[in-house]
Amino acid sequence: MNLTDLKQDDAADGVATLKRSIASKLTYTMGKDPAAAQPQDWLHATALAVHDRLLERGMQTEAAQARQDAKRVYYMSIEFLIGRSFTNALLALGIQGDVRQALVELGVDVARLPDLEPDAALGNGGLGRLAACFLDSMATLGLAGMGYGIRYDYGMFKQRIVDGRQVETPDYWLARGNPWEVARPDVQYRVRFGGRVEADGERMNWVDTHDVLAMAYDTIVPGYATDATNTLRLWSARADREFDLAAFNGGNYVAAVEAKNGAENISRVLYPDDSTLAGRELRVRQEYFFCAASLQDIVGRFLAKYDDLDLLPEHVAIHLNDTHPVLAIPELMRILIDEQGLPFARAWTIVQKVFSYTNHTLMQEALETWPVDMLGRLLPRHLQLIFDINAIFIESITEEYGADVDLMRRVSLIDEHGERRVRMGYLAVVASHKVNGVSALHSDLMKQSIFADFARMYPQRFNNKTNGITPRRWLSQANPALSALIDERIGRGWRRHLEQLAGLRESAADPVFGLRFRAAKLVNKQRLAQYVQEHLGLTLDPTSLFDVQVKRIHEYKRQLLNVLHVITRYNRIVADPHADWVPRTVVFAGKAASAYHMAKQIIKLINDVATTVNNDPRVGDKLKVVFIPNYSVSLAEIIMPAADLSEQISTAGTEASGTGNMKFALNGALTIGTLDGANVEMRESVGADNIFIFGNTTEQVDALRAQGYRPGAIVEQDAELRQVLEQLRDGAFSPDDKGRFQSIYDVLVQWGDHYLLLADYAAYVAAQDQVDRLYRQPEEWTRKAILNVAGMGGFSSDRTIAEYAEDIWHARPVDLAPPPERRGGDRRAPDVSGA
Ligand code: 26V
Repeated sequence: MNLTDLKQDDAADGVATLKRSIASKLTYTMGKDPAAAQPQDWLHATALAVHDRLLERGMQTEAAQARQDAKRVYYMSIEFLIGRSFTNALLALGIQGDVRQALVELGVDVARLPDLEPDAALGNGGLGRLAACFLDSMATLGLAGMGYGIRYDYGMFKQRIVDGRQVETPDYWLARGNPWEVARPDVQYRVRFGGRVEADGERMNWVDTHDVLAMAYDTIVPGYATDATNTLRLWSARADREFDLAAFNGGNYVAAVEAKNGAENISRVLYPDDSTLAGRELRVRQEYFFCAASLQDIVGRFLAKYDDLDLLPEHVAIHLNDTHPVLAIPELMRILIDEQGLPFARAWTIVQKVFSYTNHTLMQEALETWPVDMLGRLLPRHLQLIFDINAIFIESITEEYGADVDLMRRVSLIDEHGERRVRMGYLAVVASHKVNGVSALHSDLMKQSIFADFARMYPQRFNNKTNGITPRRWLSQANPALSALIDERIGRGWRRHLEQLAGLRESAADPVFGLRFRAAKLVNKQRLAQYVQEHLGLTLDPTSLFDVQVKRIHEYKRQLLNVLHVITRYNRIVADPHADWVPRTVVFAGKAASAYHMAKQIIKLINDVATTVNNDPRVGDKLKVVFIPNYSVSLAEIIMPAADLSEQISTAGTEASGTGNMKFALNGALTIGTLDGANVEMRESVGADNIFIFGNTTEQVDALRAQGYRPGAIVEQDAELRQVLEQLRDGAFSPDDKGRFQSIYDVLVQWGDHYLLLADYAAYVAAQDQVDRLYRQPEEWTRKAILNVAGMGGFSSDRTIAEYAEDIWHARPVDLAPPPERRGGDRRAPDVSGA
């Protein structure tokens, strides 16, 4: 029997079949009596039934990829911020209606079922969510892609707000099992640590190691409007059984269990700090763990089919999402030289053709360097190889540029200042054939700053790939109201061809369309208001202007600048309560790294300001401030569609791209922002008249700093700003502890205001005044909002991935003609492909 015989064909795959398979999963897989099943159980059973259909597609796709000899693209990332999968899977399969009907007929209350699914929060923020959007697009484009990462037992911590402060609790997202994954106990690899190296010619033996096993868990990523899928393969650490047994037999039972836990701790928890490189040994272990397992898997798959390793770059592309997977470089060298017997030079040629690398931040504190000592202890062979690579690299630049000792010191893979450290970013650049930034501005700055010497030496290597977002999750799924309206105007094809949104431009000035667009926005604002009411007991006015900043809390993102504006507005209202104010609701959400003191102070300040403002009778409904706890992908799906105004106000030159900026604009918010990251390109696309740009540019930031920036001088000349700062200093928002925000005052006024908040304050407040003026003209506001949606066609991750495939990976889509018996029987909504 083959797969085609096994699977239910589409004609029969209706409501009745779904009902049967859901009931069957509930009863025979989960062992639950339908009469006693809870909503959680129904969700799980339905997910399992839906998952069967994904598996069929997964197998078909695998077969087609193998048949067509497709080039494989491996996307290596230490984070994948997937969020929920249920609604996404239904959308991809086009069975939303059928599943709803099946559940209704089974007597299940479907309305809130999707909300019961826990998020797969295996990432911190932008970098991890980008990886998830990329998987969605790789599958949708039909590339033979595969994601590799870590199956953390604990994802991103949950944030509670207690007395205005962040409290972290663990995210054990697997508690009730994960219906979207398949464990593959047959796919396990040994990952070695420690030990020592014995020479054997050019080959080396790595011996006396402490080993851990990596076991694969696969999650199918469905493409949209195609039967194609991709696989996300996540590795979980298992103690090595033999090692285990030896310890047990040795009689020390407790020590053996401890050793087992120690090994399995490698995949226990996602590091929730994206603000500084902690330099922790467990983190390096995590990085090498998933590199080693993935490379064995990749090379094994290649060798099962081909026998000439020189052909590897023709059939395999490996992409490094930031430097976290950079140990894959020496690992592939090790496999090629020590295990496959290739000479160093040949291995190096192959490696340089296989790897490509994306940089995601220019912030010094975040650039990975690992102590030579630590790497030597943990990965002695890899350290050797890194030194070997450094030697041939330095030799090559000496040939080209002479004995420029200063240049050598600057570009060496080993930082020799103080404790010697390996510069992982430099290793990535030297070993990759392509290196890209994530927005036009960021890619330029990258060449001028952290990689300036390399950009001169290898100009061809550097390129830009402006980020994008998947329109399936971030418009179709998150915003049904607006999606339905857009469908009516331009059809459904935008889900796959987002550039079709340009077709909305001609409707921007249509008053009827404008009214309906506003109505859709209102529905989304009501949905958010209801969430806030239920979770925080705070009443929001959905007709007020929703001004939203949601993202990780970082000084460079300048939530504090937003707060300075909120306080300014508060002071103005209190000074003249009867003036005609535009009512505003200022929404914040975001997590702070647990050790990032200033970020946590900012959360406390937001909450203290909220308490003051929301309880001041003089303010009434003119201003409300709310901090929504536990920002997550699922919460973003509620918040983004509800925003009127999107805050993208980082210090110019600090935000590599931003992707939240894109999600807001796609959902019809206007942006207030600096010329930073992808804001620059968004201004081009939506039109400079339809976005509120303010503040110092990167050049002006540089100039300000060069001439000796003095925040004190700005405070002296701005009475309104002075009042705000004095309120912070004197405890106006912290009557219970008047000195609480002294340090925030100090950072801004006494300690140099590193992110130039005060330099941008006046321009920001002026831009906010403009926002008010525009909001008083609803037709005009709406026209601009529609032009924002219409202008966002270029920011689909499908476009981004098509560029990666063309310029970097040289990979082509697999042709996945539906098998004969499904042709014409496709029950998906019409014209989804837009093709
Ligand atoms: C680390 C650090 C450390 C020092 C303080 C500032 C800072 C900021 C960010 C990070 C995390 C680096 C990795 C990351 O998440 N980058 C984000 O990648 C997104 C996808 O490309 C991009 O849109 C964001 O702008 C970028 O911050």
